[in-house]
Amino acid sequence: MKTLKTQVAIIGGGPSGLLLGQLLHKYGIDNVILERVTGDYVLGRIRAGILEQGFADLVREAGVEQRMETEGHVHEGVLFSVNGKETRVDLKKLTGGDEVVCYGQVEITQDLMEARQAANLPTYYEASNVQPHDVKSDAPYVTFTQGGEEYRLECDYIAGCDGFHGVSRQTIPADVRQEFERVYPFGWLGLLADVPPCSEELIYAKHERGFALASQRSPTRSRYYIQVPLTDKVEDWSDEAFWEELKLRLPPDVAANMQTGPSIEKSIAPLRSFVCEPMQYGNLFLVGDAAHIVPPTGAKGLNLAAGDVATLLKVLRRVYEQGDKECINQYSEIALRRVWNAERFSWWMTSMLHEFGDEGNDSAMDPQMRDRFMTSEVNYFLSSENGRRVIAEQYVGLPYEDLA
Ligand code: FAS
Ligand code: PHB
Repeated sequence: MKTLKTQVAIIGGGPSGLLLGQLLHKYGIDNVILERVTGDYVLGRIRAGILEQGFADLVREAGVEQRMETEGHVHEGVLFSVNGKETRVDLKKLTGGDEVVCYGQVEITQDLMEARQAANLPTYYEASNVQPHDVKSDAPYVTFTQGGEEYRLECDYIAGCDGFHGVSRQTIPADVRQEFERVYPFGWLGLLADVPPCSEELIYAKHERGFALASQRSPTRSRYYIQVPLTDKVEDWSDEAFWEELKLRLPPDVAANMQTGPSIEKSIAPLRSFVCEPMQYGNLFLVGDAAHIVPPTGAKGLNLAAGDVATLLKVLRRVYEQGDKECINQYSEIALRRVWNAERFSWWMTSMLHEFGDEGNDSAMDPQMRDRFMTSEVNYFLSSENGRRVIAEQYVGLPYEDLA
């Protein structure tokens, strides 16, 4: 077995692991990333598209902002359509200047990968049998196999950035972990196509036929979603059927001018709310999807991962720059405050904008009565400036919290 040493072992080379690795490197904290698959496989996952103000600032702090600044699109507002009636939420005006950046997760992951490679930082792709050990001791380590070689990576801390199906969360004993989960009775069928977006800004559409979202990746590439039953399979949906259904759910004037074309990616994602408490166990920290999952209705998944990275970076900088090891015990409490706020916002947006049919959120309530409550709720929040401010503040992302 080959022994390696570092200060922070990062399990997972997705956006969480890469962003954390780049920021730690900037502040002189050594780190190694262990990633189960190849870099190309990581880049093949089509996921998020909206970066909160805080995430964009972290990317700038990491010194990886060049392409985001030139190819990303700042959005000052977001549109909501309720059965075809549009309302604009002016993010910039209602938050005193905050905006969001429309820039795909694939792009930001690629930028971080290239920066890591350029800095020649150690990254082990196709690492298998990755296993944290002695995380409660002062000498934790991670074992793994790569290229037929067995490794022992000795470190001070382990960042579990290995997503929902990773090994890190399972390292916290079941009698210590408390998991909360809500699985929604529908999924999102997403389609990526090289056609110009149908709208300058994103459109979240509530419609009696089901939810739809018009998003984008660039002036020539669009990303669309429609709510589908969990029983649907992607092969049930031809491109033509997708476009036809999408048009029925978006505002008529938007649908009438929409450009359609062949899909370059089409997939169905299930929706769930999930949180693991605590997000830390000894010298192991859970980051991003390893600790929490949100329904993408609030554009929070990737952004929550960035929030965790921001907090863990503060903790590790204080440990190494000031020798304050006690501060690691602040991580979980601070991270979870932001997580639960984003979980609630994402659940609220999902509950307001989707059709639940007989699977209403609250089984004690007649589903039609529930639907009338939710339609009234979304119309109220959109009809008042205070209500739109409540949406805007959370959509752009609340400020990151400092350590005590
Ligand atoms: P990731 O899952 O991205 O990365 C974890 C990495 O760890 C992976 O590369 C994996 O290969 C690796 N790994 C796993 N187990 C390992 C092990 N044992 N050893 C080593 N490596 C291991 N968020 C939004 O904001 N908006 C969206 O529209 C949106 N859409 C989504 C659609 C889908 C289908 C999914 C699954 C998620 C979506 N998300 C969305 C959320 C998504 O963007 C995540 O929040 C984001 O990828 C989180 O990044 P990570 O925490 O790095 O986790
Ligand atoms: C996307 O562009 O993929 C996207 C944007 C906003 C969301 C969800 C997904 O809320």
